[in-house]
Amino acid sequence: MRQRKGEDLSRRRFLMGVGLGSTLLGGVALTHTLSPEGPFSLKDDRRRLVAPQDLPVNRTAAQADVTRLVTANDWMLSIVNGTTVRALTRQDLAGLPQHTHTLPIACVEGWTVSAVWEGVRLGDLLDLALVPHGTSLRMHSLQRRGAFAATTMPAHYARDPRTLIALRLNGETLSVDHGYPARIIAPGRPGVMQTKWLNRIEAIV
Ligand SMILES: Nc1nc2c(c(=O)[nH]1)N[C@H]1C(S)=C(S)[C@@H](COP(=O)(O)O)O[C@H]1N2
Ligand SMILES: [Mo]
Repeated sequence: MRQRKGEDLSRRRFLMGVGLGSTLLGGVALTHTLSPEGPFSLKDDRRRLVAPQDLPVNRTAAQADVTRLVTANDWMLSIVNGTTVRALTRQDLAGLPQHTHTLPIACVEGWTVSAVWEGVRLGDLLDLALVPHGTSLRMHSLQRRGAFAATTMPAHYARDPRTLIALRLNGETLSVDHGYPARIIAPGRPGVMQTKWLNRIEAIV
């Protein structure tokens, strides 16, 4: 307990130091305070100096080894409900009614940043594949490895009208590092559940 307190204190001092540095360095340092792994990695790599589309990147497409897959022009998003399957191209998705919501990404690594997301309401896609209300979902990413390659979404979130399959972020096409061609953005969920590079939504039946 005692030691914990000490650690907290020195961390706070360190953060204060970083804060002062930010003030001195201005804009460039400001992006550090938004950087994905906190202010402890100032000299890590250049990636942390930029926050594409004004949102930190937790893991880049290159790091997740999905760059080739996400830029392939045969990408489709499949909605799988038992034997009922609907597959939509990005163009198909863009042709459906679009909705815009301001929602945060809250990462356990210590940052929360709000952004304007635009895309298709998840509930609309579930209706297309005749997924009944009250069904939980498994969200699959193009990413093959790692704990976030697939996540489970309880039914309650799936049918929240603000839960989107986002195609756009802060007024631009989603960048590959933020999940292009499409990602999940749902209110009130931890960042780890906001699956990027989505390719399959499966009803858990
Ligand atoms: N496929 C996939 N989705 C993912 C991740 C990931 O590593 N792989 N990281 C998650 C985490 S921990 C966070 S905080 C958010 C960050 O989204 P951003 O990089 O667009 O800010 O994406 C989530 N979605
Ligand atoms: Mo995260």
